[in-house]
Amino acid sequence: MEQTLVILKPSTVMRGLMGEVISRFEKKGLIIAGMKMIQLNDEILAEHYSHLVSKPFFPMLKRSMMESPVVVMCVRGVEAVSVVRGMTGATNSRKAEPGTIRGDFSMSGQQNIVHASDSVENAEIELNRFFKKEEIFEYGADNYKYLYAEDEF
Ligand code: IDP
Ligand code: MG
Repeated sequence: MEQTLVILKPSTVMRGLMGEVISRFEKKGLIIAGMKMIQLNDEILAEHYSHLVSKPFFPMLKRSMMESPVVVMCVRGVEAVSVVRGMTGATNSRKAEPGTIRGDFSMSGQQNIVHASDSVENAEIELNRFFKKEEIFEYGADNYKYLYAEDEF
């Protein structure tokens, strides 16, 4: 089973969309294995968005990510990394397909509702960045037989 990091950005928290977005992951059959509200700061954002620090929009992105607390989630499932990326949609919400989270809930390229890890390798790094080991829970395995075929998990 894979695990991936999802962040409900300030655009979700401030617009009262947390429940809607969390509900999508639950309805899909993904397990919310960890979840907490935190306040991001300069240091952790420079690390988390290290691939973007040289971009002209980086200061604006950082400010937007600190406007309110965010919710960080560990989401678990078979191929969870690519499944959650697919549910998230394109970075620019105006180009994201209807039916995706960004496509349905946002008009912005920056204020785009969620972060989702983009590879299995990055998911592990990002989960370690935001969660202690004891904040990620093993539960729900009894349900797997209703979520997957016997040979899928
Ligand atoms: P992703 O979130 O779809 O993985 P990344 O390229 O990793 O996209 O960018 C991280 C975040 O930085 C985006 O979700 C978005 O909030 C912001 N971002 C990316 N490109 C732009 C841009 O051109 N202008 C403003 N913000 C951007
Ligand atoms: Mg990214």
